[in-house]
Amino acid sequence: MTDDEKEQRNPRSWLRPALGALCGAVAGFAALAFAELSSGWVRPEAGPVIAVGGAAIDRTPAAVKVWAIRNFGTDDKLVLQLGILFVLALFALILGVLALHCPRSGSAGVLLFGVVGAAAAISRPDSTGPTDALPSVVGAVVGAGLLFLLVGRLEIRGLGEPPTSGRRPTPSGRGAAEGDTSRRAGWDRRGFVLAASGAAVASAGAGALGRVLNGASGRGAVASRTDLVLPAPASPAPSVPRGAQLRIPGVSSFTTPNREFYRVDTALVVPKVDANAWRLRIHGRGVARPATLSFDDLLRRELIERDITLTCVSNEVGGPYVGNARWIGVRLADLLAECGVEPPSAGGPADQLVARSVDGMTIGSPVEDVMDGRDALLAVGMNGEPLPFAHGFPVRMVVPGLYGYVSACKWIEDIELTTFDAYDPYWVKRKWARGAPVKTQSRIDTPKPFARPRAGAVMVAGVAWAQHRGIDRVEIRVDDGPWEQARLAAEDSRDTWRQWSYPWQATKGGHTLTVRATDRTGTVQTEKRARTVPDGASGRHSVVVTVD
Ligand SMILES: Nc1nc2c(c(=O)[nH]1)N[C@H]1C(S)=C(S)[C@@H](COP(=O)(O)O)O[C@H]1N2
Ligand SMILES: [Mo]
Repeated sequence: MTDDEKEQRNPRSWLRPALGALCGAVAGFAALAFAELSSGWVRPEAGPVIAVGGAAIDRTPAAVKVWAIRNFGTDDKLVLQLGILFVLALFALILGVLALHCPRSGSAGVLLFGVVGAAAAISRPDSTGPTDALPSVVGAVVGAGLLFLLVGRLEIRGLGEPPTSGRRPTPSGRGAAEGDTSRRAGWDRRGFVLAASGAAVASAGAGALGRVLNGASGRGAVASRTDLVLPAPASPAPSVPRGAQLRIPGVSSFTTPNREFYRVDTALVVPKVDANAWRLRIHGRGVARPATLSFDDLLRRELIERDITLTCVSNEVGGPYVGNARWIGVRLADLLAECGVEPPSAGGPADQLVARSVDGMTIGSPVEDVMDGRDALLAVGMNGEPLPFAHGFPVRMVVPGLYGYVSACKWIEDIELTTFDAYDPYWVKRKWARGAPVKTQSRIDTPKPFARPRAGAVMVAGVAWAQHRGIDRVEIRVDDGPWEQARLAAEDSRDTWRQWSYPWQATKGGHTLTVRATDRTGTVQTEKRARTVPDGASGRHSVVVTVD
């Protein structure tokens, strides 16, 4: 039989699978929409895409995380969610086609996805219990039922078989749904179109309502932030020295505005915590007087304001995950001392402070560092406003000199004193180091890689950081030439980054500019390259330019 003959016998061989796939797509859309609706009643984080995404993040090997952060940056979460939706869409289409042959298996397949979503939701560290399974279960049941119903509409008469008499069904013609002959000839097209479009419209409505409900669930939190007026700090930060900010185009601003501040966390949905309901518990080993504090309790304490540069351990040499902000908060060491905590050097039994967030993140810091006199903060304010939700509202930790993953717990709600031997927090379970002081680093902000400056005076400038040690010197090397002193901008504090500049007499041709910093302990930024895992990247930043 030739293809032509086949085509004649089976004039619409593609239509049936296409309609099956359409059933799958509608059922999949309905499943997600009704899951969204029910997550509006439970909590946004319990929705299947968020739950599976979160569970995937928890289980992603460190190397893949680093890769994702490097390639997608702060969009990594968006990419992950789009990836999940893509996979779901693909399976919806496949299950739709499968359902043509066996409607029960198609529906069972949809239910299986529901089980995966439910399991992911319950397994998340921030799960509030079995109700978190509800969105996935509701979505799957709606999707499975709908798929069964829709493919049923296609089964009146095998489509694709030649009509026994009368007109053939056509996908666009009117004949098919009319009268006996067309019914025998094909399928209940009118019924199918009505059911499919009705389901799609109802799902869109359910999804939209779910969105609204999910938005409303954060309303109390939003109001608590909007209404918040931070008290003036008892110990304000000294004003930034005039010379700390160079007037050189292209150099990072000394204070990073909140909306430009890098964001690194595992939260697919930014937790919205109502400050009025927020509590912080301090307990554990050697805590003679455990305490539970409200947000007001914190605000009634003496607030201090400090400029502190925060760095992520995932920052590559020359990378963007470093920012400097003016934080307001309470001194964590004082609070701990009031609870009876003593650092190991004074005989305290706990050497690790584990901070736990509302989304189940755990971050472990050395008690010794937190209590050694540095400005370790429970921060409530960032650059003159309450913490943005994405940066930890209402309260987060900030400890100068330590990478964020071992110090900067956002949305904090619990502090437990323990030991490094007894407990590994989230990132340590995933191959990152237990202790991670920030490595001395420097970055060339201008010229940009592959820039084409004109020969003559070219200003090279950037930032260097060695939090809590301070930057003592920055040097620049052109190609394989000698190290030349860069000019340092005024220092704000040893907990902040420091700008530098180097007036370069650029000659024509290709050149490599390399920077290195020396901190106040005399340590020169190593040229030894290290990956970000396990305790931060090392090596020197270079930029290649072509001088015209
Ligand atoms: N709850 C929570 N806190 C967290 C994280 C997180 O994933 N969850 N990530 C940490 C990491 S790795 C860093 S570098 C800093 C980043 O803080 P930022 O997003 O405000 O810049 O937050 C830290 N605090
Ligand atoms: Mo980080």
